[in-house]
Amino acid sequence: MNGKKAAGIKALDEIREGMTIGLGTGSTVYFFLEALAEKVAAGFTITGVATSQQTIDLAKKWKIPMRTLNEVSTIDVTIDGADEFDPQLNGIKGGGGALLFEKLVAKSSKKRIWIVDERKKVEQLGRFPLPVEVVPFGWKHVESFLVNKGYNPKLRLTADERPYVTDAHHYILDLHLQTISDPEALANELDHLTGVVEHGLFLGMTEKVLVGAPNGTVETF
Ligand code: ABF
Repeated sequence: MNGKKAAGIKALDEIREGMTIGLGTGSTVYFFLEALAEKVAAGFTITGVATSQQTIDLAKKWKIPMRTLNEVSTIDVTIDGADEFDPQLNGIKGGGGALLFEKLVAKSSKKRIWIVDERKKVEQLGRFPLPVEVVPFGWKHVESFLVNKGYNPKLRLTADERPYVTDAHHYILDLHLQTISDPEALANELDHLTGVVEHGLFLGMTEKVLVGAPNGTVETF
């Protein structure tokens, strides 16, 4: 078993009958959804709220009952992936391009749990390029500002070299920073940069991280 699958299955322990569950995005969440679908097929009643079209499609395929974020008043627990997390349980998310909807769902959740494999655990954030979601209008000017700050932005492209477009019809500039010494300061700066819709710094936005190892064991942080 790989670490992602072990963490995905372990996350089922957090789920109770009747819950409204935020369903994240990514290959680790895929394993959680697969295991959740088996429980639903056996009669377990839950309601899912997706964070991406990819997750909506999987939920439809596996017949997991779904509602939109606007249709629910609150979410009991959200199970999502992450690209990096540090000892303070701060993280970088958005490698899968769903950071805006993931952060909206996370902010509406009573409890958030990240499921990852061991490679995501770091001492300091920043080795993974930080996704910054921007409106297409004037994105080159936002890019220039970020270049001048020394943040080394790169426009995310599709396989055929066109700008990657998020489910919310925005572009993503990935910041190749290597290390982020003050995540709070950088998050605050990006939160106030006109043209930036959202960024992948998820600070204080999870209560638990399940880290799966290749031998199938799962460590909890
Ligand atoms: C999603 O999970 C994203 O925020 C993050 O980029 C991704 C990690 O994907 P994977 O589980 O495939 O490594 O929540």
